[in-house]
Amino acid sequence: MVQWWRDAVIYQIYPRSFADANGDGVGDIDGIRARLGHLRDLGVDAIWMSPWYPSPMADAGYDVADFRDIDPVFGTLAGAEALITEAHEAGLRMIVDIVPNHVSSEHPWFKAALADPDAKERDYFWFRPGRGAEMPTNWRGEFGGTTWTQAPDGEWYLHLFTPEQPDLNWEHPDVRAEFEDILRFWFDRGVDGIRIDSAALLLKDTALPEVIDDAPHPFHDQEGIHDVYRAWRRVADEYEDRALIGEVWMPEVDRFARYLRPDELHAAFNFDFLGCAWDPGLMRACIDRTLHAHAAIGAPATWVLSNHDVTRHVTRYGRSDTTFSFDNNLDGTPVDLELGTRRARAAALLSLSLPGATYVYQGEELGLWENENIPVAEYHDPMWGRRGHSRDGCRVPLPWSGDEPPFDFTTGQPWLPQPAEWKDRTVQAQTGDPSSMLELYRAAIGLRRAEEGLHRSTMAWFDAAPKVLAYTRGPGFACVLNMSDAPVPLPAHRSCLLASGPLDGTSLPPDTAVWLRL
Ligand code: TEU
Repeated sequence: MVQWWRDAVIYQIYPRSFADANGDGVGDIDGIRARLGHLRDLGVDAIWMSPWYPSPMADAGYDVADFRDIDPVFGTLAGAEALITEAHEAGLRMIVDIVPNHVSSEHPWFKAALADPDAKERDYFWFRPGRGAEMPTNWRGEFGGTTWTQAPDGEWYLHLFTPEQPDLNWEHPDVRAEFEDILRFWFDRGVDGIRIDSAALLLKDTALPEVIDDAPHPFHDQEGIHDVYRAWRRVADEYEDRALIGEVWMPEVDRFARYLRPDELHAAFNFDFLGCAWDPGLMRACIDRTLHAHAAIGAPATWVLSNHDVTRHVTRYGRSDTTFSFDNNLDGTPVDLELGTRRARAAALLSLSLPGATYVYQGEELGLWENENIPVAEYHDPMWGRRGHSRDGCRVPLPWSGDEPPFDFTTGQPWLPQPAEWKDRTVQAQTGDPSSMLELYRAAIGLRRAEEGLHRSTMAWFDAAPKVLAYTRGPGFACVLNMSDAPVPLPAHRSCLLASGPLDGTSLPPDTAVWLRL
C-alpha cells in the first residue's frame, strides 16, 4: 500500500472544457487522451474526472442517468477504459466522480417511479403528499429555491438541487447495494479513487422536520451517513490502494473530521482553505485548524484553491475586499488581475508545500481568471436564475495555443466564450517562459517530488516578520510567504529553490513566496 492519496498532486479535469477532439465545441475523452502529455509535463500524480456519464446536462453532468456508461458528447466506455490505461502508462492515477445524493430525472429508476406510484422504484426517492396545497417542507435548495416538485399524480418529490436531480432515498437497501456495485464497476476498470459529490447530504431526517436554528439539520450531516461510508470503505478495501475522497462542505471542523475516521473516507476537500481571505492571521489559523483536525484523526489534509463551483482564485485574490463569497462576482467589486495573479503565484507555493494532498483545478496552472464577461444569454449553469449567480465563469474552455479564441481547444465553436486576453495564457505561450504561471507550477511540482522534506514530514512555523507566514518541512526546507504590504528580509538560508516573483536583493516583496534550502 503506497497510500498515494496522502501527498499526491491531483489535477481536476472538467471534461466539457479540457480539450475537444471532434469539433463540437465540447471537450471529450479523445481530447484528454491527446493532451495527456500536458499533465505528464506538469508532473501531477493523479487526475480527477468531473462526471462523464450519460446525462441530460441539467447540471453539467451532475445529473447522472447511468453511472456505468459515458455520455456520447464525451465519448464511449471503451474510450474511457483506454484513457484509464493510457493515464496509468503515463504514471497518472485516475479518480472518477460519483454523485450519490441524486440521479437525473431521466434515470430509469426515476422514470419508473413517475410512471407508476406503486412501482418499487417509488421508494428509491422521496415522494410525499403535500400539506394541502403546500409542499411537504419549506426547505431551501442548495441552489436556492424550493426543494419539492409535484409529480403528475399529485405527490411531491424531493430535490435538494434542481427538479431534474431527484434525491435518492438512502434508507432503502437497494439504493445502497446499487452504489456499492457502481464502485466495484469502476474499481474493476482500474480506477484508483472515487470523488464523492455532496457527500454530507445523502441521509435525510425521515420525519422531514423544518430547518430550525439550533435543531439538528434535517439533511446536512445526518448521523446515519457514516454507515454508508463504512460500507463503501469495505468495498474500497477489497481492492489495493483505492481512495475515497469526499466533497464535504462543513464549517465545523470536528464534524468534518468524523468523515475521515479510519474505517470511513480516506480524504475530504478542505473548503475552509479555499474560502479563506488573503489575510495572514486568518490563513495561519485556517492552516493550523486544518492540520490539527487531520492529525487528530490520522488522515491527510487536502489543499484546494479552486474548482468548477467557485470563482477562480486569480479573480478572488484580485479584489481589494478579500472576503470570500460564492456570489462575489455580482457585486461589481473591481478586480486587479495583476495583484490576483501575484497572489495566486504565491498561493501555489503555499498549497504545494503544506503537508497533505494538493488539488489543482484545470487552468489554474495557466493563471486563468474568472470570465466575468459571458453574456447572460450564454449561461448554462442552473444556479443562475435560482441564486442569481452563475458558475460558468470558472468553467470556460482551456486555451492551448494560437493567438485568438478558441485557442486550439476545438476546431468548432467553444460551448462558453474565452477571453481574447488569454492569448498570453495558452500552454504554448507560457511553455519555456520562466516567468510564466505554467513554468512556476511545473518547477514547484517537480521540486515537490524531489524534495525529501515535502513528502510526509510535518510542518513547523518559525518567526519571520509580522504578517509573514514561514514554516519548515523537515530540517532542510522552508516556505516563506510575505502577506504584508512592505518588503521583508529573507531568513538565513543556503539557497533559494524557487520564488513566486522577482526578489529584491535579499528581501521578499509583498504577496510573494519563496522555497528555501536551509
Ligand atoms: O456541489 C455541491 C454543493 O453543495 C454545491 O451546491 C456548492 O455549494 C455550490 O456549487 C458552490 O457554489 C456538487 C458539485 O460540485 C456541483 O457542481 C453540483 O452542481 C452539485 O454537487 C450537485 O450535484
